[in-house]
Amino acid sequence: PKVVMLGLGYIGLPTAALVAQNKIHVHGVDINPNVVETINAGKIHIVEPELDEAVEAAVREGYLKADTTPLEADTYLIVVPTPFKDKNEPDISFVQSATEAIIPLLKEGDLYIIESTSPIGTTERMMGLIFEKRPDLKNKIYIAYCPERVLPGNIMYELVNNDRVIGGTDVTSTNKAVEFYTQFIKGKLHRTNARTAEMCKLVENSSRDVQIAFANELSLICDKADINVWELIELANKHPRVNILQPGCGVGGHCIAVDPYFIVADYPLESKIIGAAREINNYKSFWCAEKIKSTKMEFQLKHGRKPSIALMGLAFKPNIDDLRESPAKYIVQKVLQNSNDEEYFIVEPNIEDHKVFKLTDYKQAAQKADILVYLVAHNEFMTIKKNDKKVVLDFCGIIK
Ligand code: SAJ
Repeated sequence: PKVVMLGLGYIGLPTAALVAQNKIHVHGVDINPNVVETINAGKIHIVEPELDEAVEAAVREGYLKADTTPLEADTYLIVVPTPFKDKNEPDISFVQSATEAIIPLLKEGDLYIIESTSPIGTTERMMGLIFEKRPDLKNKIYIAYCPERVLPGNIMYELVNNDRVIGGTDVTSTNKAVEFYTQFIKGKLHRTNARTAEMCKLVENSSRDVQIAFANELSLICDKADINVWELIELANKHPRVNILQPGCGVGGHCIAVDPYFIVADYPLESKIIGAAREINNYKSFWCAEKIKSTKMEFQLKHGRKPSIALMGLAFKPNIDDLRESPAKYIVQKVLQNSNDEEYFIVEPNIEDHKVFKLTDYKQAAQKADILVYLVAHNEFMTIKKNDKKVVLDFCGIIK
């Protein structure tokens, strides 16, 4: 193979398929043998539009093969997860073990690229590790960091068309990595150094987190001040230089709710806004759960009976089926824990069956429940007719 892709998850597999589409032989590596087997059968283990056809064709034409161990190649891409160790410490052990697996295979002229979201300095650390074990390769291989920035749900398009930031450990490494990505990326390729590229990825997601925190903070203030936050934001955004994002029931997913901690963990004294944004966005989910509780009690006092409650949405954002780090799921769990024999309808139109939650059709739930709680702004919910007899908690701007 020409390219070894270490990690065949949400980013690694689409990238492997894209490279293979360009008739470059890719050897994909994953520690999970089930994943390897699925891919070699031309199938996929994740939900992503257009990925199934791309993988099927790449495997059928012989450009993509998966395995649990790497082979010798010219280019190695590290696309493995970087989770948390304890709550706030990034864990780069997968990056490290993937790197260790390929060190014996490296030869003069090879290109080594990390794409995994990583704390600042990770690329230099991995370079140190490589040269410690292979001093013969000093100044003889190319090392770079190039973060992905694709939006789940639109990966196959964004992978090709988004601009990329590419930072080598030296200028020749940067140039070599740019040469590699030029083969299959249409977006602009921006050159920098490895540390800046690492920080750039973290900053992109932190910036979005901070902006959402601002909107969530406004929603808390507006709730007390008796102002409609959706109307307020719409009006403020009429200013030519103001662009406030939308409040919601918290921030989820495995990127925006995670990456800012990579900065906070290393620079706790300096990253005040970044840390506060995380707290505000987490607090917003807690606040929503409390609001449901108090609304429930008010209903009971007023009507002398327990209300039935529809919890609308489980996914971490609109129109997807992904529940990872989902604030809506957290809120539903919290509400069910505090339950006092009320009747609940749990709704997630993008999932047919769930192992833990018994799901109800959204129309039925909206019709039957006394209290409607909108957690995620799924398109389906926009079609539900307003009914003045129902109590509505709109955390995501369905009725505004
Ligand atoms: N959200 C709000 N209000 C908004 C926008 C979003 O509450 O106005 C919430 C969503 O409901 C969700 C969370 O924020 O819970 C994150 O959703 P998202 O659509 O902003 O982002 P992700 O996590 O799907 O993907 C992000 C993207 N990063 C940026 O937009 C800066 C994507 O480009 C990255 O590639 C991805 O993270 C990643 O892998 O890092």
